[in-house]
Amino acid sequence: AGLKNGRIQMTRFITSQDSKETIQQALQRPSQRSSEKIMSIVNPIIKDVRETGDAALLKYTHKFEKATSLTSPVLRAPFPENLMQLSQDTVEAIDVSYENIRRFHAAQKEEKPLQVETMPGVVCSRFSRPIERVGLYVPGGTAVLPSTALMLGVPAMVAGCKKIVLASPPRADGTLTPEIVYVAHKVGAESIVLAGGAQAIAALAYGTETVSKVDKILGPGNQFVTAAKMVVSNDTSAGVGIDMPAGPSEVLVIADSTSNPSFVASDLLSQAEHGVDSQVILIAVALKPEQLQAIDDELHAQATALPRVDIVRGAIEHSVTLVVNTIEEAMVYSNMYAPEHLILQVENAVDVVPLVQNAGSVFVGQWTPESVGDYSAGVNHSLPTYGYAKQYSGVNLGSYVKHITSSNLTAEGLRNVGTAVMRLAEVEGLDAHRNAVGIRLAHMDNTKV
Ligand code: HSO
Ligand code: ZN
Repeated sequence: AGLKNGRIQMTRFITSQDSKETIQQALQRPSQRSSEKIMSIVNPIIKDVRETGDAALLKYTHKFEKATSLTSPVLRAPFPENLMQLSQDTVEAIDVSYENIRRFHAAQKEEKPLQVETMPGVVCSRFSRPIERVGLYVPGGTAVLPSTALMLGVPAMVAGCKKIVLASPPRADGTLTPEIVYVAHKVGAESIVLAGGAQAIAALAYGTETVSKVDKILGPGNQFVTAAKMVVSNDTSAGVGIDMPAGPSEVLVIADSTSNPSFVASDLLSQAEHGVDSQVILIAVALKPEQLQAIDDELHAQATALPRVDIVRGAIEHSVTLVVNTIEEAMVYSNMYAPEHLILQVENAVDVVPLVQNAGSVFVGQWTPESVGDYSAGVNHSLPTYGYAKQYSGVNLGSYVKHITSSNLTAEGLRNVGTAVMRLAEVEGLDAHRNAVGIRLAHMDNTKV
């Protein structure tokens, strides 16, 4: 699949001809390396960082990042000006994106605490508080991702997290890209941990001599990062939460006969260039053979002109086109796949949005490429992958706050609800619970409250 006669082409399936099993198989995510294997690599690294702190952290950074000149794993704010030298147009691009992301996430703030009087004299409230210390992982790898620093850092700042710690693998010369340092500065980060992989996650989870321990770790990463996040979040002695499981990035584009083949191809490729393990799906709604051909031709032509053509080729190898008859049918498959990104390049795309049940983020209409959401529109690009859009939300303001509830009863309130409490305590055989109410009710009777 993927490379017919050297052409960069997605494998095509037709729902009216191929069996249900074949289609379901086609929509499987490419399988990940077995988790035991990953765990056997990740566990010793975590243990090492936990036990010997900075020394282990530096050792792994020297080994994996080849940054052998690095002598301290942490860069602390205020960050030196010379580490964030950027061209004016880069500064402007970051500033515009920052402001849009800030506005959209600020709008997610809850206006005031929720309060409900469930019975006369029984008042229940819910209010939120920012998570105090957050660790934001910005992956390295084949691309530098200052946009991920924005997507994780801006909502943390908006939420009012007291301590924001970024972590990102340094380049071989021991430095970070100036864009990431500039974003860290803009969001008010306390420090940047110059490390990647499981070792960075362990440092954030347990803290080291120089790395600040955090309460929650957010951000995407490779399989080692994801496995490490799972491990530390399961360790009660670490006392750390995580955002969500992460897999390779993916997009599902739905196109109909009104869509522009070159737009469609460009959207598929913008996701395919992320990594060889990325997956892109095209669902073509009642397209004529020549329209399908036009998309294939565009895909090949645009792909071969990309500097990252080799990565694209790898991704397209496990990517598919699904030919369906109606938009409703397209949405059934899309919801089944639960894509991280869903692009609707169809007539009256707005009317299709109500049919979306599972997706991380939706891009509506032909003028909304995924790229705008990846960088600058204001929506977050840290999204559930690998089908987790069925039960997880993408990163949002809520990812940085927790809710606290409170109840406040008057004497009348306790009289009103007390009978139910005492009966249920009896059912559970928990007499102390019943007494906590009974003693008060008796007291009221004695003192005529
Ligand atoms: N599409 C990626 C995010 C990203 N794109 C970063 C460009 N830079 C995963 O949602
Ligand atoms: Zn992207």
